[in-house]
Amino acid sequence: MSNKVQEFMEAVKAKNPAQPEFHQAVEEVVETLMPFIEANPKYAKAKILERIVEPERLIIFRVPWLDDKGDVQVNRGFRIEMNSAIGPYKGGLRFHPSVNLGILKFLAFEQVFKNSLTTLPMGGGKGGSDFDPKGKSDNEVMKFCQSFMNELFRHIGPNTDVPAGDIGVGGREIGFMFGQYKKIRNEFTGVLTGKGREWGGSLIRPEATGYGTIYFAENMLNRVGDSLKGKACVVSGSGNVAQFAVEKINHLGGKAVTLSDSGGFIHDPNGITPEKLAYVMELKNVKRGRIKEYAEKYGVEYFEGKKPWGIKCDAAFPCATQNEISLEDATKLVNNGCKLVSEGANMPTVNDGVQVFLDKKIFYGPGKAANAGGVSVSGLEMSQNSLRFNWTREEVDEKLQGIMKAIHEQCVKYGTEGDYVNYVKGANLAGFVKVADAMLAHGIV
Ligand code: NDP
Ligand code: 2IT
Repeated sequence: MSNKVQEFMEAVKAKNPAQPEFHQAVEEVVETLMPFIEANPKYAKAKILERIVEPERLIIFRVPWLDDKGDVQVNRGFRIEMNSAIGPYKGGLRFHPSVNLGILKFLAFEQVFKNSLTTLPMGGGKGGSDFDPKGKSDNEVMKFCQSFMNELFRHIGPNTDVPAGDIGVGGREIGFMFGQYKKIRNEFTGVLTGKGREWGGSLIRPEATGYGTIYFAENMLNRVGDSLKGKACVVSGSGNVAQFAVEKINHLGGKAVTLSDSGGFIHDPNGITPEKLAYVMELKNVKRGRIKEYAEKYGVEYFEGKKPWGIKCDAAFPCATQNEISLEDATKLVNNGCKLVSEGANMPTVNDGVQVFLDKKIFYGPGKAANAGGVSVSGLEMSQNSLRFNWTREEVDEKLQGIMKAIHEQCVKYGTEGDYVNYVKGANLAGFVKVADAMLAHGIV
């Protein structure tokens, strides 16, 4: 780490104590940006880096609700409005017991660069709550979502801040929050994305993150005349992103052999076929069960409390959560012959693990580029809401593919180092330049 980066990081850590995930995300970006900033003094003079790590606004609020027993529950709600230089704040809401300020700030920070890469006019934000939807009834989830929106509504709007889903927030939760916003404001607007088809949602939004991650991988491989066809793929998670990553791996002729949840992972060497995937979707989205049940149903192995990175594969798709690939896991993957990692999750690999991928020169698509398909189709949902019009499935999918290709091209443009494409550097630089130039144009605000 250069002295400049070290100095910068010390200041960030002193000002934002006890936020390790935020420090990690900032450090990864600043390390790749510093040489560029030094070569372009206009950014240093305007203190763009110092400004870009400081959220424009933090909103923290109490979320009280009544559970089914009639007891009062209290959660904490957050919205991080990180950067609006190139468009309204945009980013998901995460409901998970681990949620805290540092985690949401890392997510909001990454979102700024990701949204810039999408080519669409969206700033960066993130929010959520330490509420745990697991084991809660639909009624309890509704009560929580309504109380959450009773405060959030005054901070968001279709031209101000447009939240969406993330871990623990899917179609059900977006529906409850949209219903409450509509009731309070007496307005039917595109204030949230990930809405249902019948009430303003976009086709392909549920599929978009998983599909996009696989499209990004295919772009990396196509550049050197290869493809996913016939490749063994290890996937983690079994939620929204993982499910549609597996669906697209199947479409492209690859073979997905694992899925996981916080309990452990299943290994199905014969592949998670479309029929088996339909079972997983029913299990996870309707019955809200555990992935272990897959192993019982199909007679495959279940590894309790383990992650799938020790399974031999050609390509890996982490689609669960941050820091799920440790340094040891990254080393194991490359030693077992894994040639490609495309991140459906946000920051799933620790920084030392990322360095292993770069040192070994494998194809490595960092989350802010590889999982940008979700927010891209959110952007397309906003466009359709403004137009009061819906595009067809084919139209949205074609636009998504075009956007993932454009993101890949920006990474190649900014990240090529001799015969290797450093997609980390490419994504960080390309994402930064657009936002930084907008900030320069807007003056000191
Ligand atoms: P879901 O809630 O649908 O699924 C999350 C999956 O990850 C579940 O299988 C869950 O298991 C597992 N998981 C979550 N937290 C942990 C943990 N701490 N340890 C182990 N497993 C865990 O979320 P999504 O699929 O939407 O999100 C997955 C990842 O993708 C996240 O990193 C998210 O930020 C990122 N992402 C999501 C986008 C979207 O559009 N939804 C867009 C871009 C990125 P369990 O049920 O046991 O908790
Ligand atoms: O991390 C992400 O990009 C998301 N959770 C999706 C954000 C969005 O606004 O669709």
